[in-house]
Amino acid sequence: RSFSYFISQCLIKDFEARPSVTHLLEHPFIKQAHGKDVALRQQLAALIQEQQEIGCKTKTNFSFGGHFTALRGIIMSLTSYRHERINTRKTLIIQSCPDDDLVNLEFLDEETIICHLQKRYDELQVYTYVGDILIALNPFQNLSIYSPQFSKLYHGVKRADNPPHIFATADAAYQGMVTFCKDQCIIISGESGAGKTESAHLIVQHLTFLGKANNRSLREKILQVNPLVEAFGNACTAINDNSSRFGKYLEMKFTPTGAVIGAKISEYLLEKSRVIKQAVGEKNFHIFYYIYAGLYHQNKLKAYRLPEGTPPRYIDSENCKVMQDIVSGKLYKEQFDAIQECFRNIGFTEEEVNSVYRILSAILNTGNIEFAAITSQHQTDKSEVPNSEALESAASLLSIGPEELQEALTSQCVVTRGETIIRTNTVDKAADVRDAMSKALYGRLFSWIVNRINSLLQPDMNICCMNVGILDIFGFENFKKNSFEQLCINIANEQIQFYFNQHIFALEQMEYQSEGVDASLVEYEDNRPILDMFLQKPMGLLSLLDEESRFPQATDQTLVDKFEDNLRCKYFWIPKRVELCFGIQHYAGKVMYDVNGFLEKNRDTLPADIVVVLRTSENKLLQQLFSSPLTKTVMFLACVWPVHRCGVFTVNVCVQVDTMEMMRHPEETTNMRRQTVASYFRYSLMDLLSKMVVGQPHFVRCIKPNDDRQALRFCKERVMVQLRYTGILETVNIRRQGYSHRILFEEFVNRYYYLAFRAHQMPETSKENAVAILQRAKLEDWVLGKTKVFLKYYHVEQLNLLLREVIARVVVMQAYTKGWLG
Ligand code: AD9
Ligand code: MG
Repeated sequence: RSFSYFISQCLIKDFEARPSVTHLLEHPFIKQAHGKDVALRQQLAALIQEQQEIGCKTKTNFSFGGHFTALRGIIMSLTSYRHERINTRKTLIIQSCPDDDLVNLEFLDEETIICHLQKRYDELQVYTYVGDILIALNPFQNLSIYSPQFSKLYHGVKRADNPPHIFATADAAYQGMVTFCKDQCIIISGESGAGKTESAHLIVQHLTFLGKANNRSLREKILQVNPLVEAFGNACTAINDNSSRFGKYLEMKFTPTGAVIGAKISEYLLEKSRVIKQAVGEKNFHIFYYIYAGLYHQNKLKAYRLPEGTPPRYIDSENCKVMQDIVSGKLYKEQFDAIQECFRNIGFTEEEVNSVYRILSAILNTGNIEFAAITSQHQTDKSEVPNSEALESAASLLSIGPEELQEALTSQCVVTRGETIIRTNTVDKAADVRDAMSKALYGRLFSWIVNRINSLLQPDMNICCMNVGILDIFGFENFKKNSFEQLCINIANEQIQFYFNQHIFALEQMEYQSEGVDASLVEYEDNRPILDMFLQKPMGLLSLLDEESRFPQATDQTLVDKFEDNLRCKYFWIPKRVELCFGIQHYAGKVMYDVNGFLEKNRDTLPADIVVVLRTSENKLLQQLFSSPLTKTVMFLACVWPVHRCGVFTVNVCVQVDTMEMMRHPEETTNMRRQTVASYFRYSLMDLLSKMVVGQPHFVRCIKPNDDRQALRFCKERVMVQLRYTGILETVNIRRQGYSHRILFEEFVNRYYYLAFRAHQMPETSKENAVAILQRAKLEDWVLGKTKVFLKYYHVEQLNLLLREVIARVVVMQAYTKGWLG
């Protein structure tokens, strides 16, 4: 970008910050206008006045070339921008009002809040603020508030200028990053189906708009990351047709000046068990249907050795009329085409995409392998594959020998006292090995796709970059039958709730006390005891589960007994008259867990024989998946847990661990102290937290207004429950009474000294100078602690806006004095 472009931007910013600014008109160059340019000058003056009247913000790109033609350009831009803005406001009835923020309500009780939200929802105002936190009610219908016009409205403006919007949260994070060169993190929470994933998409959409990269293809690539990853990681559940079955932390990378330059995804705990079995009425991961339908319509099922008459068993669950949908519906086919487009645009090679399809088809064929018992004189527990078609198809797609595959499925090598013995598998055991192989193939393929996307979207290593991270995990779940997967999902949600509580309540209140600030304390529901019960070592639920998983003789019943003997707290109970079951009082409600299969799911074993066979593959991708342990380079908090327990949530001990061992996929190791899903899960949570705590958090609380996914249906009771367990009432209280930003005097003066001192003055970073800045900025209601300034949530926005204005003015003045604009 040219320097003149930069200056013109500054001029406009200055212009915007002080609508009454006349220095542009006073500029000798414009003053000396003659001929028809006089009319232009008058037009400019009129515009300035109008701007003042409508409080219009100007954000236009143009080139200031130092001629009247350029000025004409400015005027045209201003005029069209003004029209656009007025029209947008008129047509969309965009008006911000005090009602936008629950903190402004006169009466603060549940009933008032709920009525207020209902009134807004009825008027299709789905977003509401609680101070700096955004509440997002799921509209369950497409709204016209995400168009480019809206993107322009939510660009570097004050929160109060526009009604609450998810774009405003993205904008706040973006502005925070650019202004203070600090990483940001947007944490989206809510129960399953509340709208987290949709919100995450909208945030990415707006951040790509804000971080205007010159490179258009990069923007498109970034926008296609979510659809691609979600095709592999999302599925239809009883609650949500597009339910996330993995946790996702997407980091968007920007240059210090705010241009988007790349992205990185971290995935957490994919629900692999869905590949082999789905609950009644639920489906497998979307990609299986897309690929089967896509290949069906392209007449390529044969090429991928997929059965043509009935769909493969893994996607033919009883309640889904899969074949009918595939043959008659266009949807799956269109989605398959869209996914192919995503692969291509992001930069996967044809060969890679073909390998992905081959592995997916191999998994579908693997699911069709059946076993029958062979009873001979010596052996009664041997199995074989009576119909080898599926086996041969799977082996061929995986480029391995069918005999070797059969051998690995139906027997296993065991080394005892230095001797290798071959043990045969029963039919059930062989089926378990088959399913374990399918899960391992899918899990590793998913991780590979994520890693590949990361390498394709990695910014240039030499560019220093900053991040805005967006967290979208699987929401809290409570089905009729809840298993190990729901337990992990719900623990992750407990952790996110804990993080929210720490940020909003605990840290703030601790600081009042230590800094001697007199502010009333707000009572809130602390979920730490529940998390303690899950994560404590050695007597927490996950540790007990791990311990039991190490005993070969253990059963699900012995596991329940162990829980009953050791977990003594009010959040856990074993119901009478129901076998193999336990209940947990989560922050978001009671959940009954069915323990059947817990141990096996936690062990998640993949026999070494299968790994050995898969490593012989001639398929390059498969070799890559199994040749070395799949590792993630992670930094993790060595003592997140003890740190939590002290009540201080900071990254103070960050250790590079032996990632090969710690983050190895559970199925990888073979010894008795092998990694279990529970311990892998624990490390994943730590990894996630370590990423979150380094950024400045922004919270989005998604709320589901009804369970029937109906538009315009506001079920008071359901909303009330969610408001209660997310602590919204308490949040309103603390945002109203409290001081959400606490900044050390030194940091405060360094950040804002431009507001009260001259650029070259370098004032002392003292309490007195902090006060001078606050007074100069004309802020009210702040207080001083022993070492920090305590600010209300809206102060920071006011200060930042003032700072941007002042900096813009300084740049313009410098430009004048240096004669760049003369
Ligand atoms: V889960 O925990 O992954 O099971 P989410 O992610 O919270 O869940 P999701 O974003 O998938 O829920 O939203 C569920 C459905 O609500 C979507 O498929 C949309 O049909 C609907 N939805 C959510 N947000 C919006 C929105 N802003 N506009 C329109 C929406 N529809
Ligand atoms: Mg989701």
